[in-house]
Amino acid sequence: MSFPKDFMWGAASAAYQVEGARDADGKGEGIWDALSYGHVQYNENGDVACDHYHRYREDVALMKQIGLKSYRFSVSWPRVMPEEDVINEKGLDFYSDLVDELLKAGIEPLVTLFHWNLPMWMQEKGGWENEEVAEHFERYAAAVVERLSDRVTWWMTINEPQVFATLGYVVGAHAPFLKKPEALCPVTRNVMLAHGRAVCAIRSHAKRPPKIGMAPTGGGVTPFEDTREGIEAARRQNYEGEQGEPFGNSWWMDPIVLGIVPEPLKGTISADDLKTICQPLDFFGFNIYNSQNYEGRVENPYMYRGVPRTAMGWSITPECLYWMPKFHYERYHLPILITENGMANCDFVMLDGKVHDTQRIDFIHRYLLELKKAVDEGIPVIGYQYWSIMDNFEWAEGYNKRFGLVYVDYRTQERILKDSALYYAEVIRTNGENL
Ligand code: GBH
Repeated sequence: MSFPKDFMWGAASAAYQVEGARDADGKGEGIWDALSYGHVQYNENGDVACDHYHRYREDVALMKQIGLKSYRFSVSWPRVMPEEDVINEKGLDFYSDLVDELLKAGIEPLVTLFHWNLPMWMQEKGGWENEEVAEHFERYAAAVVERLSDRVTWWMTINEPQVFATLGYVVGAHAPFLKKPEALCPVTRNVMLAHGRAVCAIRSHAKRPPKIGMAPTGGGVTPFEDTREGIEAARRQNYEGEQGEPFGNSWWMDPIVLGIVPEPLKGTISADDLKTICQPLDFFGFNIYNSQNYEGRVENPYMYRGVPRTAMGWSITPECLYWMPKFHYERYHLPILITENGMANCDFVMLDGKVHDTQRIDFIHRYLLELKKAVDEGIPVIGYQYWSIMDNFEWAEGYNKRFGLVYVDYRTQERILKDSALYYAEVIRTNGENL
């Protein structure tokens, strides 16, 4: 076997990280616009970012040059709903034009409805702590779907609840920058209700049969040894051990996909809530960067002394792209979509004017070989989205961390295809046969 003929090779981005255009055309403020000052490296922010809002045509042309079959982007909620119950048609125009441009280039749009920049008007009402958020999210989802679903098939409701719930409400490192552990359970419940209601809104407003999923993360635990015992121990650890907690997999995805409430959430999520939360999904999307080994306990993320690491300090563990699609498929029984995978690297423009990012080429190569193993074993993997199409605003890390296939010079907004973009183009052209 090999990658399916219609495999969705792609790359991803998120609105706040690339768009800029903070106040353009009636956009409202989001929590990252309004609250991030003082929380980001060098006090940077997404006011301008890659100015993708004004340069999307050029950016889609680069995607076409790479040969992307799909592009995952997010819609900015505050751009579309600048105030409570107010729809900003001009905000929707931008996404509609982007979708047209992608389709003209033969690129399938994959749309995420929420990638972390909650509207400030919602934050003022308590943000994700207020259960009203679910009905607002539903209305927003309906407006986006009304406008785009004549051309868009693929939808993801929410990106990485693990990260914005824990970093946003417990650790205080992401917006809204709170250290309020008691908020975690209500936030969890409201995020799940919002997801469920959005799924229903997508289904009822879609003008063509939609494919609906989500983009959680949750890391992963891989077997310390490839024996039955090692595999089952890792599986247990992924869903019942530490990984069953708020940063892990099953905390979110067991209620959402299986309708099962993990022990620590009993008392938070009622049987009635589950009727809203647990909606049929068409695929299991997830963002994955690395994993840990299981050896009777969870190893620390350092894995072993001298483990290769990215510029984020994250260990490089390609085997996560074999084991996690397999484990998730065996638990959730849905086709697998890798909604993000990639690395930050110390990229700069070299004397010859090019960006030679050999490490990233090797990273993509190794990770995709593992994904191919899963495909070869018959795990239904329908696509892979490299994070990110271009360098962008890396949240609390600002612009210092570069994940892109395309290099961005933020002084001039010049774009340069990195060597890895050319390599990935070859992977796509050969449908993975060159790996
Ligand atoms: C994603 O989050 C986001 O969706 C995206 O917006 C962001 O730009 C991108 O990734 C890059 O950061 O245990 O120290 O090895 C990433 C979520 C969670 C991935 C923690 C890496 C393990 C770090 N991350 N995880 S470590």
